[in-house]
Amino acid sequence: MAARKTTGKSNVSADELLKYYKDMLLIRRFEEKAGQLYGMGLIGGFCHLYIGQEAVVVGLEAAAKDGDKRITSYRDHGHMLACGMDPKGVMAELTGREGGYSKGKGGSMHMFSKEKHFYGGHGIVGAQVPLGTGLGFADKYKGNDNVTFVYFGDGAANQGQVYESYNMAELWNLPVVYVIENNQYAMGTSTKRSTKSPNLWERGAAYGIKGEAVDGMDVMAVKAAGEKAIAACRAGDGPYILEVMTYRYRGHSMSDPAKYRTREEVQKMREERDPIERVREMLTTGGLATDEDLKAIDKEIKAVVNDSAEFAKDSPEPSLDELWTDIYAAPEEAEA
Ligand SMILES: Cc1ncc(C[n+]2csc(CCOP(=O)(O)OP(=O)(O)O)c2C)c(N)n1
Ligand SMILES: [Mg+2]
Repeated sequence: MAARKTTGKSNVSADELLKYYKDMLLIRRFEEKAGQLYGMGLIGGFCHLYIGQEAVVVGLEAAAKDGDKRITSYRDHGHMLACGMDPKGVMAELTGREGGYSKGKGGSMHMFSKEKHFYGGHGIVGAQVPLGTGLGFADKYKGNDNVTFVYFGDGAANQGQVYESYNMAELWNLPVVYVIENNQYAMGTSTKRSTKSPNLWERGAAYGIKGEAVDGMDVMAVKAAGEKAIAACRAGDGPYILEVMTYRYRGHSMSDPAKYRTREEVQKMREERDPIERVREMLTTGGLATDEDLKAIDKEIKAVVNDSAEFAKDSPEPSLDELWTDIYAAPEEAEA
């Protein structure tokens, strides 16, 4: 592979672009596999796939450093994989197995990783926004330079708690990047039907918070916007709002008849805006990777995803004793 070539974009090298391609493809293939396992009855309860939105988390993680935190909603598998959580542990959790991140007791919406600073996984729309604001407060209080990414959807952006959080975050200049993943729909309600103000990021102006909209189907644009937002936060000039314009290809969850949009609309997005195809094209037309290279990457990723599914299937269900564990944190753990 042509490692030393550049992409023509100042903030991304050829190696980096290849990495983003792999990271996005891992999320896509993982989610496709999760959809299959759901269909086979191996995943119960809710399952919200991230297919179409991959460039958002991959672009922002590319701008982050070790120690930065992230918290999000129930549409969370992509965030976990992008921050380096193990696909095996994520898939085992989806299938309710002992080898999962929450020992099979949390499922799709309730997984955490202290090691990767991933704070969930939240099923209540918007609940993660004040919690994430608190994570930012903790870092400010401790005097370190960590930044917290607080992800939420266009639907969640209509929640009152978001604006209470904005007010406190700006008052205390908290190092928080609020990431509105505007995928145009909240379950079956389009943003056009639910709000008259087209720019959700502009609502921060009422609290004095800076922000901008960014093309969420372009991983490099997301990375560049993330770098700017993070720099402001690390310089003590946070918070910052990024409204990332994206699209989900699948239904809201696995049980969505999708009557609120046309097949043509989805097809058009897939054909014209797909974030992975966009990078694939840059790699091949720019001579940064050959079709053979990309085939090898595809194979490698499929193997990782298949291994995660095998690991999940082989992992036992949690034992009954686990019913009574992990309910309250031990006081010493809570203080740590
Ligand atoms: C407080 C609350 N109200 C309603 C729901 C039901 N609900 C689950 S997801 C959702 C839509 C949220 O859409 P959005 O914030 O755009 O996120 P997306 O699903 O598009 O990622 C709703 C209304 C909920 N889980 N919590
Ligand atoms: Mg939405």
